[in-house]
Amino acid sequence: MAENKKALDRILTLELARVTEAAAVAAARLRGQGDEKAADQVAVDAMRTELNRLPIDGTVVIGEGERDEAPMLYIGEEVGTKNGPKVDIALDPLEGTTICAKNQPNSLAVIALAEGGSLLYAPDVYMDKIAIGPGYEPGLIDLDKSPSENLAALAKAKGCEVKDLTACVLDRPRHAKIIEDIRAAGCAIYLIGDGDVAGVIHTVTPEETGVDIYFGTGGAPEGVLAAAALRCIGGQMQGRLVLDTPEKVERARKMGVEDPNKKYDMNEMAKGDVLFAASGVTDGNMLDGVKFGRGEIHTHTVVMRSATGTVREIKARHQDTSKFS
Ligand code: VTB
Repeated sequence: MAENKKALDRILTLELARVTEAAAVAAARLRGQGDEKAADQVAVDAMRTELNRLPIDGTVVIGEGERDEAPMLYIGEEVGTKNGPKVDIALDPLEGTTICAKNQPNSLAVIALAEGGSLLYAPDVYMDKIAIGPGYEPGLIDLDKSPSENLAALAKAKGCEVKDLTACVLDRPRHAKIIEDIRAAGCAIYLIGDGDVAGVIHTVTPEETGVDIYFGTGGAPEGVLAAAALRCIGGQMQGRLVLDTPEKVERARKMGVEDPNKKYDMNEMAKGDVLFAASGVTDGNMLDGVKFGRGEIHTHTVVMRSATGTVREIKARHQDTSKFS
């Protein structure tokens, strides 16, 4: 175990940048092409190739889908050289496929890595989510409180009024009520088309992103990835799987979820030492997108580790462009 920890900390944190860089570059070549599937596929291929070069004995626990529906990076796929620590991997080679297909802001290549057994094995269902950035007393926000109660608590703690806050919400018909409540409370809203991993992470640096709080229902896999990121950079997040049919309850149960109504804290969704990396595919509030220069490619990546809270931004200039497919 001690060896595991040691290995997780240093080498892998930086190594992860190569994995997300490769996926981001591959997807970036298809920006704006209107083909979500193709962009996703090239990102998956590139990420898988790089992952298999890492000195880890890895298992994909949040991936592209169940084995029968996803030929690559499916849940349960073993990746890495096997010559290293046993780790769980959550990944999304292209988070925000539609954003990439339209070349709009904030699509990312994302990965999180943790010691085996540390990530929530979430089925591909929805998850109700709420998140804020760091520096607030634990328990300030709560999924079971109304948007106006959460906004009032956050405004008080921030020393401002609700009208000075901005909430990020996925632009979906299912959010009509939440959006109405947030607006009624006088809070500004940043509606996003996709990409709620980025949406949650935006709450960490409100002075840069303009986002103070994230509300709403998005993908559960994206919820675990966002929780992994917040574990590293700080903040608070809660999530609850939306298991609204017996079939979904059963799927979740098979993955180890005993209580279908459980409210997860981010520390339960991503436990122990967690590493997280994301590279920008399209330009975003947090990361620049890939830029293709003359004989070189520029990437922008953030890598983080929960044990130390170190956050590194890596702006890379790749002159050997042949290494990217
Ligand atoms: C969100 C968003 C993702 O899925 O999690 C969303 O962050 C939820 O699903 O980028 P719906 O699109 O059904 O609302 C994505 O859009 C990825 O599919």
